[in-house]
Amino acid sequence: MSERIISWHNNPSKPRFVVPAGAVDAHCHVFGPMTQFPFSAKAKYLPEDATPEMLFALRDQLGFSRNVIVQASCHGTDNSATLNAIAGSNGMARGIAVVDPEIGNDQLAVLHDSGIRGVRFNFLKRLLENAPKDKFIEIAHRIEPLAWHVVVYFEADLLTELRSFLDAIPVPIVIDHMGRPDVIQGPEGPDICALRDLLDSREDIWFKATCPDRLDASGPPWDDFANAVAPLVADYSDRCLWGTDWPHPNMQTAIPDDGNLVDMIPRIATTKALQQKLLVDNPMRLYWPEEVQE
Ligand code: 0GY
Repeated sequence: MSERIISWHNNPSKPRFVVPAGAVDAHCHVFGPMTQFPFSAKAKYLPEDATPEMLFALRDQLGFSRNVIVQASCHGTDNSATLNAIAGSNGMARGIAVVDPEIGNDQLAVLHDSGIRGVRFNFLKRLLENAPKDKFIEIAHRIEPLAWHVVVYFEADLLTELRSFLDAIPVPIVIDHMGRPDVIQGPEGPDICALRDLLDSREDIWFKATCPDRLDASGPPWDDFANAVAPLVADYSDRCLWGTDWPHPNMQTAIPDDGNLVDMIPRIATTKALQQKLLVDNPMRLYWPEEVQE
């Protein structure tokens, strides 16, 4: 692994779709800067620096107000780069950490004070060799007093095997990229049906209606993605989140124009009311609950 990857569009367009005031990009990452925050020795890809300044400039260009920064696998369990970005956001970013199972409760409390609101469990073998379910369940119990949630990243063919693990998680669960369903199967295909079955099993399971670029090989305007995902957003409108996924880790071909990703939003959240929930009300409830008036 020698080449550092640039996985993002170098000149994203200004979207035509105007997001509601206070919109949250609830899935994005930062990389490095490497000289300050070196990548993990176990990283499966080596990206160029994608700095907080770049992320916040994109946020402004796309018309968003806040970010939820998810610790990327290339930084392992050292959350310093994510925390550095949150610290530089003037309170407009919060984060999801990846933690070593041996982390102390005092360190979890420090992460909370630094803006972390959950931990991510990643089951993608191409990103991480080890996903110890028993340790993850222990962590899930230990974050309960902090009112955190877990973010789980898996591919659709793993869902059946993961069901008992997910059932045992005592805190809310957020599913990255809807568990990567095959969107070509359509809104009633087996992958979306299995996801609906999971969502129906508990009211505290959320999903990110994200990554047409990863899930729909037909490319923009990502019709199969829109077709499969719009009914989910309508039916589970209080539990969906949206994010750019910038800087699109690992994408080396079909790198999306972030402006096009934003222009996709009205095709999956087809009314102003749904857009308000997807982009503002839902992420605020999950990440900035103290600012939400019930
Ligand atoms: C994503 C997706 C990917 C990568 C990571 O942490 C990561 O490295 O999440 C991927 O390669 O599918 O959500 O960023």
